[in-house]
This record gives sequence, structure tokens and C-alpha cells, in this order.
Amino acid sequence: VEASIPEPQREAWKRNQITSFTDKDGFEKEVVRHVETTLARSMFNCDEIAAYSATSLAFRDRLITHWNRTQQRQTYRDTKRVYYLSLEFLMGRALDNAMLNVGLKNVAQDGLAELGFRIEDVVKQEHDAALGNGGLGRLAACFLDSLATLNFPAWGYGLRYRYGIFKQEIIDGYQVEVPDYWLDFNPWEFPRHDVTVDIQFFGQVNKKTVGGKTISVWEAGEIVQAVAYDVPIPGYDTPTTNNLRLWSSKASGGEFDFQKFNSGDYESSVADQQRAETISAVLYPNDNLERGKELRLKQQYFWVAASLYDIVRRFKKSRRSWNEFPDQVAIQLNDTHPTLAIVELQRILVDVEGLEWDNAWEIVTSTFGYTNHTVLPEALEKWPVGLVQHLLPRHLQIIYDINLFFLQSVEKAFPDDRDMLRRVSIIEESQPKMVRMAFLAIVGSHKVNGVAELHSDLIKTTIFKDFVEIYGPDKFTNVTNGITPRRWLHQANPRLSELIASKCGGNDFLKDLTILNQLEKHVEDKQFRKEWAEIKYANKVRLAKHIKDTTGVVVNPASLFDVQVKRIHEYKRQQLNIFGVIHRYLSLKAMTPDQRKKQLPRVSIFGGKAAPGYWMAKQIIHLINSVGAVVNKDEDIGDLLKVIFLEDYNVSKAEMICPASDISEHISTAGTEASGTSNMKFVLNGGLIIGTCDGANIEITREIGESNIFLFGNLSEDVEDLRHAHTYGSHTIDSDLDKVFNEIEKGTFGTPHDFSAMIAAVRQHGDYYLVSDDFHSYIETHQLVDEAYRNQDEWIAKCITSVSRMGFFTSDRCINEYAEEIWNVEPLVVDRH
Ligand code: OX2
Repeated sequence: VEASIPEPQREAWKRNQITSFTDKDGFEKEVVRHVETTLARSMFNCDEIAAYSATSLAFRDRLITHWNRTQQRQTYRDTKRVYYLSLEFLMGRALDNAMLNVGLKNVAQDGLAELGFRIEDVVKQEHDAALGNGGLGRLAACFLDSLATLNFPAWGYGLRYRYGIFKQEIIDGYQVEVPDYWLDFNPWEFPRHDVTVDIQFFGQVNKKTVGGKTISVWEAGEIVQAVAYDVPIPGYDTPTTNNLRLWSSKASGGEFDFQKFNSGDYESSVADQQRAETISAVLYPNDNLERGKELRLKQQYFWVAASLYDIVRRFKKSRRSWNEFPDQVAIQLNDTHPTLAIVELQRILVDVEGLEWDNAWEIVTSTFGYTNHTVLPEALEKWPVGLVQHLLPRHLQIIYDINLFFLQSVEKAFPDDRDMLRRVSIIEESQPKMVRMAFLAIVGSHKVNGVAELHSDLIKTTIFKDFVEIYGPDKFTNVTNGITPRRWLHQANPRLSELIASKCGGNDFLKDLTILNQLEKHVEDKQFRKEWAEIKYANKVRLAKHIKDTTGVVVNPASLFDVQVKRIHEYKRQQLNIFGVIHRYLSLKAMTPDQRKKQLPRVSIFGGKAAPGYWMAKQIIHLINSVGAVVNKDEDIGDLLKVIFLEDYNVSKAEMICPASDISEHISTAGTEASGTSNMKFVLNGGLIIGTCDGANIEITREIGESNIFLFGNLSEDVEDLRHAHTYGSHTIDSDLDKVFNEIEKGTFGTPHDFSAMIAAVRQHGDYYLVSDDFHSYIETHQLVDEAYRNQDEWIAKCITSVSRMGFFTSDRCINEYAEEIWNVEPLVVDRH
């Protein structure tokens, strides 16, 4: 309040309000101004990086005026806000997205051309903001785009990692990890040195009596400061510009450090500073895997505590009663990573604000929603009780109390079921004891959702079955994932977007994706199909150029491009794909030259990172590269088969790859991929998919029709029996797969020993991912793909039909479902001027 300008002086502020550029001349002025002042350079010293920087600063200034207005509007109206807590936001590049969302890309293109630059080259200067691993982090980024586009008062909260996901280099066929130091120059963030929070760790809990009441006081052992960095999130075709607040850690500079400093222990006080900064230093590079590292738990609490402090501070400004908190605040937990927020809010309400436990707990549980993204046991978070006790002593007490009251209620409802108490306890009675974060998240939330229909059914019947009994089925719901068509169609594939607009009555489909269904009546239009095919071809030419530039391999853009890009994981089965490629290679080798002439040329394209500690995933990358090294130089084969591994797959590469795919692979063992979202990106860009009956593939099939997708493999309901049979029955390997293995073992693709573990996983160790069980059907289905592709006319028709039926998979639909079913929030429109 003290910082507010008094009424009499406000006139001067209003008179001097900033006006944003709207045309080419205005844009150019801003660029030149930023080059010459902010960057202290000139037209004699302006490279593409400088042009990128100045263009970004010009757009950033624009966004920030909208951002300010959005925040003022939300504060003034004081409606309910949504807070999306995610340890990952895989944003990718911001400039292109900002230009398109504010509708001024053409202006920038013309202006940059006049100033001597090509916009495509300028855009490419930007370093991806890669603060995530894969689907979970990218989903958060798509949700932010939709929240802003739909005008929801929403904030994202995350960590400002100094190092995002590592850069992948392929050296001698192996993955090598290089640190991603991305913050050298980042025009998209605003440091808020005035928005800081002191975060406590360690220490002990003391009891104190205040006014006849005993309260717990947590005395800290260490304090670290959280500093806010704000990233503006522009909606598409709306002034609404939301905020993504990322916390950075810093030594607190409080009494702790000064004590040491004064006592002459300078070195150790510097070490303390470094330790504090370590908290937000690096993103953990694991996807679907939790490793239980102490620093990771520190990250989680640091981020959650700072975010809640901020949320509570904002709530308190309105001077409402605590019981109104859930009417003003909805907090969504992106997986279990922010689950400590439940405990932290209970602590604030009981220990700091003095509410009664039950009253506080009612507020807490009404506030939170929890999204589960996986059923894989190795990805479910559990923290040793001893570690939580040491780092967060008061929180462990609260967790125990939450568990006590929860188990009491369960015992009351199921008096004869002792085993139920053991099964659902938040504390696992193992050696050592563990806190089960998913259970804590369920108990502390009013809604739990999965991310695709099959997945949401699976969590109800497997890992969370008991909780459905306890709470009833209504606490559990499904919100099938989606993607933002702004980035994944309009930005990634501008020509296709334009063609679609010409058939769908303009760009409205970008805000209401169901309008795509208007394409269907043009499927038979020859000219339309031709243009469609030309665009696909041009996108393939662009990717072929990238392949040539980065790998040296020349691929023919007329070949069928078969793409699998995603994190490398045994459950995603890149090994199935490469075994299939070897099978194809062997078949081609066995043919006469005449037979070969009749074969369809293919390019098998792989991309994706392996977690640095995931040895098997790294072996898979090595096998792919080893196969490529042999096949790509085999003169018998020529263009009939090329095998490419694209280095350093990330968001901006995905924007180039998705539009260039003919068929993409989504081939996880049934029941393991919660949803998948790249499947949606590929279909939306006019590619078909080969996939298992898993995750969102099933709903994609429902929407686009069975004849437009290549499904294969065992169903999720059969997986358990098959695994059981592998272990306890006789396990015979598919004969074609056996030939593939024999060829690898002959040394055709390099030292056989390098790949023996991959083969043994199938032959000797129970083939947990059912590679052999699905191999035959996989190979057969790829033959169907070949046949279908030969009929280009029908292929294109399938692609157009599929795109026209993809309206369901926009993240706008997801956000509207969350808003209605989970958050109970309404949009708030901001005036344009
Ligand atoms: C991913 C899931 O593996 C993927 O299936 C899903 O589409 C995505 O989240 C978004 O919901 N870490 N990453 C995921 O789950 C976890 C855990």
C-alpha cells in the first residue's frame, strides 16, 4: 500500500502511459532503440543475435503492458485464481509464440526485412527454455497457453533452474550429456528482487503456549532465500497475459551468514552461499523415474513453500475470512512433486494463523487437486521418513497427524479390514519407513485425475483401488490431455495452418479446434489434396536438410518418413522399433535386385534423450546408431532404408519434426503410457500413427476412426497374464525376432556384447515389456502401412480426415474441463485498451 502513488500525482502517470507499437514503423523504432540503447550496439555491429534480442525486447515491452493490465484487473475484481504448481515447464522458444499470439508476426517480418534480417533466422537464435524432461513438462506449458487464451486468472509456479535438461551429443554412437546453461541472456524473464521469501530447513520443533493455547514453533536450522522471476504468458488473440513465477534460490544474507562472517569463517560462509544457490541449480533429468535424492526434496519444499507464501500473501490482501480461501484459490498439483504444499498449507493455517486442525484441513482439502501421470512403480515418489524428519521436522509431525486422522476414519468405515490400514497408510511400514507421496496427495485433495481414459480407469482399479472404496468413485476423474494448436499447428506448420484457415473460414479454428470438422467436406477436393501433399513434402524437405546438415546422411524426401521421437525408455519400446528396422533390413538384403525395386523407400527417424543414469536406455541409443552406421552405407539398400538418430531432441526440434512425419510410432506396452501427447501433435500435423491400444491412442482412434490409425499388439487387460506366463511358463521368442537377435549376435552391427543385455531382457529376464509378444503384429502392421502409403491419394484423404476430427485434443478443452470439474473458476476478460 505504501508503494502506491497518491491520487493527486496519478494524473501524471496516466498522461504518460506507454503506447505499444501496432505497425511496422513502430516496431522498427523499438528494435533500433533497443539495439542502440539496451544492447549498446549499432547498425555497424548488429548480428542475428542482436536482432533477436532487440525484437524480443520490443515484444516483451508489449507483453508487459498487457501483463500489468491483466494483473490489475484480476486484483481489482478479486475473483478466484488457479495456481498450477509444476516442477517442470518445458516452454521451448518464446519469441515466435509471442509474435503469433499478439498477432504481429507479419509486422515483425516486414520490419525485420527492412532492417536487413530474415525472421526465420532471427527466431532460430533463441535458446529453448528447456525446464522439463518430456510430456509432463510440455503439458504444463500447453496448459499455460490455454489458460491465458481462455482468459482464466491463472499463475504457474515453478523453479528457475540455472541448467535445464542437458544438451545431448552423440559421439561414436553414444549419448554424451552437456550442461544446458541457458540463462546467459534471457529477455523473457523479469527478476523481482522485491519479491523474496525466506525458506526454512532443518532445525527443531518447540512447543509454546500462547494465550492458553499450545502451538508448535519450527525453529530453523538454515534459511534460504527465494527470489521471484516472472515470465509473461500471452494468450492468443486476447490481451490476457498471465504470469509464470519461477523461484531462484539465494543465500538469505540473514543473521546465520553474518554470524559466521563476523567470527572470521569467511570460507564457510561462501560455501553456505553456494549451497543455497545449488537448490535451484539443476533440473533432475529423469522422466518417469524418481531417485529419492535429498537435494530434490529440498527443491520441492523450497518451491512449494515460496509459492504458498506468495499465494497466501495475495489472499490476505482481500481481508477475507480463512473459510473463503477455497473460494478464492484453486491449486493444482502436477504429479506428486508439489505434494508438500498440502502439508505446508496445513502448517500455515494451524501453526501460524492459529486455526483449529479440522477447520484448517477442510480448507486444505477443498483447495487442492492432484493430477497423476503414471502407474509405473519406479516413478511413484516415496521419501524416507528419516530424511523428511531431518529436513522438515514439523512437516513430518503434520504428515503423521494427517495419517492418523485418515486411518481412524478408514478404520471406522472398514472395521474388519486390518490389512486395508496397512495398504492405504501414508507411511509405508518398510525398512526404512517411507512417506508415500501419491497417497498423501489423494488424502489432501478434493479431486484426483488421470490424463487419458484408460489411464484414469487403471489408477482406479490398480494403484488407487482402495481409495476408490474409501472415498467413492466421484473423487476420481479423467481429463484427457491435449495440446495447444497455437504452437503445434499455427507456429510449427504455418503453411498447413493457412491452408486449413482457407477452408474453415479463417483462423477461428485456433480458438475452437472443433471447427476443424469443416475440413471433412473438402476431402474429395483434388486441388485441396494436392496442396496438402505439397505442404507435407515441403516440410519433409526441410527435415531432410536438417538431417543432412546434422548427420551428413542424405535422405530422399519422397520416402516414407517413419518417426519415433520421445524420451528413451524401455516402456516406450524404441527397442521394438529398432528390432523391426533390423528385420526390414534383413528382408531387403534377402531380396533380389528386382524384388527390391518394388519396395517402398523408408527413413526411420529416432530422437530422444536417455536419463544419464539409465544404462539400458543408453544402450538402445547406441544400437540405433550402430544399425544406422551399417544400413546407411549399404549400397544394396540405398534409399530403400535409412536409419537416423537426431541429436538433442527438444521442443523447437519437435516443431520441425512433427510437420514432416508420414507415420509416427506410439508403441508403448499397453497400460504403461498414461496418455502421450506427441501422438496428438503428429496427427494434427497431417501424419498417421502406428500405435498400441494405450493412453490417448485409444481416444484418438475413437475420434478419427479405426481405418485412419494402425493399431497393433496386446491389450492392457492381457499384460499381467502374459508376464506371468513368461516367468512361470515356457517362454518362446517370436521366430522373426529371434533372427534379428542372431544377426546382432553375429556382430553385424558392431560388438555383440554391447547389446547382450537388451537381448537378455527379452530372452532370459521375462520380457517385461512384451517386445516378443507384440513383434509379429508390429511387423505385419508396418506392412499394412507400406501398402496404404503406396496409394497416396487415399493416404492424403486419411490424413485430412484425421485432422478434421482432432478437435477434441486441444488443451483448451482440457482447461475448460479442469475449470468446471475441479477448480470451479470463471474466465475474466481484460479490456483491450
Ligand atoms: C508423462 C507421461 O509419461 C505421459 O504419458 C503423459 O502424456 C505426460 O506425462 C503428460 O500427462 N512423468 N512424465 C509423465 O508422467 C510422469 C510421472
